[in-house]
Amino acid sequence: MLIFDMELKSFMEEKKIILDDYLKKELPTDNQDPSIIHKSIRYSVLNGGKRVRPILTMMVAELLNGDYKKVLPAAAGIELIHTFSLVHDDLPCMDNDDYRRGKLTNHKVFGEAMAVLTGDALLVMGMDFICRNAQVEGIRKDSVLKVINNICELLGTQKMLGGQVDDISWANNKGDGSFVESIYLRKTSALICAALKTGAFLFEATDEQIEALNKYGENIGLAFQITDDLLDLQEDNKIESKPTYPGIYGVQKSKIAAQKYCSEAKKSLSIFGEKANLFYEFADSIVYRKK
Ligand code: GRG
Repeated sequence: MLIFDMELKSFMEEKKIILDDYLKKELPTDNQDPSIIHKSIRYSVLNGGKRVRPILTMMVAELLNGDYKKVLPAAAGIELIHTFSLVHDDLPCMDNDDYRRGKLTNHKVFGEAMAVLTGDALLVMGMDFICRNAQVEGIRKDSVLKVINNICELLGTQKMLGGQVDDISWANNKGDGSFVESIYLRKTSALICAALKTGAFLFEATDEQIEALNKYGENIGLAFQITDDLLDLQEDNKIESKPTYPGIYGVQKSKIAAQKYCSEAKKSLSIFGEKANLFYEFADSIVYRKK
């Protein structure tokens, strides 16, 4: 099994470069006052993330015969919101991590207060970037409103934020499999679904297509998070104190579960047939990824 199909690999590399260039150009420069916050924002955004979520938004645009360039502002906004969640997740009061993407975490370089403010700024800026998509020719303003509405819902206390609440308040407790799955659906799948549905709303997908993409997002989110846990375990060689899939089910069963969610994800896009080939390859690449 190939880790990455060549078509997917070149698609992802090309779109990552385009997105990175857009972010470099559109983010406030380092020397703009107050310069410390802009340095901090650029440090955390422009540091080699895989750009999975915005690339998915662009993939949906193409799936619906749209021009991916027309979703760039919203796709970039979603990456900023993702980065906000990582900066806050790394804080000492949350996961207390020293490294992110192979570099020192934001609070290790800029201090805790600045890291909190950087996260706040990224969330606000992310929403602003999404609003900017209303200026793009051919994109309906009410579609952008649907995107904003959906993002607010998927970030809220019933979804991503709520998932993080249960994730941190269950530290040192056992928890069972279905509870862990519900945390993963909220803290990881929700933003992936938001990225997919952003492309779908902007290119006026049907309800059936939106539902199919949402199912795909839920399943790849589960496969993604379980694989993340397995990679963490490989690196640290210790089971985390909080409930995780490998902690509850062991490595072998977790690998099987990640593969099951990956094939569920692929099945959910059957209405698109071969047009969704990149999405099928993307699902496989999640389970076989090495970082
Ligand atoms: C949503 C309002 C609101 C608050 C956020 C801090 C927080 C609450 C949530 C954190 C959730 C979190 C960190 C989930 C983990 C998601 C995940 C698998 C991250 C890793 O994603 P990758 O591998 O990372 O795409 P890169 O570095 O490539 O971007």
